[in-house]
Amino acid sequence: MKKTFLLTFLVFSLLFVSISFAALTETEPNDSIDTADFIAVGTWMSGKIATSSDVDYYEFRGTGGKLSFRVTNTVAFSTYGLAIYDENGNLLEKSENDAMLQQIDINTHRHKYYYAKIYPLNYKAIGNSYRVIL
Ligand SMILES: [Ca+2]
Repeated sequence: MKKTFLLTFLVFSLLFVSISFAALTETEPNDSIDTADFIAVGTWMSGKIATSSDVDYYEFRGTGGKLSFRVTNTVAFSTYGLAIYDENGNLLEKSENDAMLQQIDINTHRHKYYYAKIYPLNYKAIGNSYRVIL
């Protein structure tokens, strides 16, 4: 009886751990503001630039405070550009450093929507995955 309980507990613990660490992944098509993937504050998602013309948009909601949007590579030397737009499609800021991590800090308005665009900066970025963190 005790063993069964312990085994059940272990199985549920493992299930919980695997669910907690399950990555949220982008869903194509997401090549425009209208088809952007929603990302919640405090989460990360993974995506992939499939071709040289592929771009990925993420949508997030302003909190009234400062938010940091980051994109990081998963493969050495692949670099991604990051651009942030407001809900009218106006470019607010972009980051194109030759670095594994790009970060833009945005002072957000509460209830307004913002969009982050990820695009490849070099050939290493094409066909490889990246992660975005908000
Ligand atoms: Ca895309």
